[in-house]
Amino acid sequence: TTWTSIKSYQEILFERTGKIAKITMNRPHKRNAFTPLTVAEMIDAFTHCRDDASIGVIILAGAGDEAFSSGGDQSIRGNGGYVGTDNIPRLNVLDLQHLIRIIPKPVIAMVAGWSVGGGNILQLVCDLTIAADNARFGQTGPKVGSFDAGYGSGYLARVIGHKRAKEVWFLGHFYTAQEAYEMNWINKVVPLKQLEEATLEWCHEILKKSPTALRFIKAAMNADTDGLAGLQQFAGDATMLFYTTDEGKEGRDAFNEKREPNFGQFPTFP
Ligand code: 2NE
Repeated sequence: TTWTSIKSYQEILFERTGKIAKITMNRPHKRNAFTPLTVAEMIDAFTHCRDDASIGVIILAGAGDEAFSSGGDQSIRGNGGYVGTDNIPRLNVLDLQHLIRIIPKPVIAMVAGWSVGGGNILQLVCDLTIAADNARFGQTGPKVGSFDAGYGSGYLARVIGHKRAKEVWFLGHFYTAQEAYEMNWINKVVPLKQLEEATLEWCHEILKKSPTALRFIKAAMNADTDGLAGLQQFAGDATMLFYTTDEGKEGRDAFNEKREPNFGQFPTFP
């Protein structure tokens, strides 16, 4: 597969092949631990993917075979967050989690090696996860004085069940790819050598499907788990579709033409 760079960054790679984009956390010397810059760059790349109609599916990965990500870079954890060159303590990975949830295109985590801490929450919030057989999953927060009480807890409990989610957080064990698969934490386990090939295969299958249907399925599941914020996302998609109808356009046109709208001309389906 030939990957073409979309944009150059300092701490991530952003590439594409056809309609598939790949965002790769690129700090392998630290097991792809993220800094505020890594996260800001990922937010920028995901925003590009959201706006670019020629991208249909996004892969999130870690550079090398050793790790997907080991979470927040503890060496720059300051007082109240992770501190970058602007000296502001941030937890901007939470904004990234939200963006991955609301982006109206499938996001697939491609996991080789360690998927730990805040890095593991990133794979959790992706729509699908394909892991290599060398992948290991776990939450270390309580060991290093941290926790994710948002998607990392409530959504994890939805995905693997409350008992298992508490076990993951209370004990801090690492789970093999096969164990994670059996817990419904991830979708598929493949030999490391076949990881990208298997992920691309799923991407190509997804790209044959109706993007609007996929968008609504994703938004519907968000609506179920994210409360009013999820419903807002779903509702926004409904508004988008309504804007494409003659009935929606009649309201706009009538206002602009300073006349009464004629909505009676449109059928009401049962
Ligand atoms: C990931 C793990 C299990 C890998 O172990 P191993 O033995 O394969 O590698 P090693 O030697 O531990 O790591 C290689 C180098 O990467 C650095 C290490 O310090 C080491 O550096 P050198 O000794 O070569 O200089 N490294 C690895 N992870 C790092 C990290 N997260 N921050 C900074 N440097 C890191 C093992 O490395 C491990 O357990 N890592 C720590 C996992 C962790 O606790 N992550 C933070 C959880 S909290 C979080 O992510 C978070 C949150 O809870 C809420 C909001 C936002 C973030």
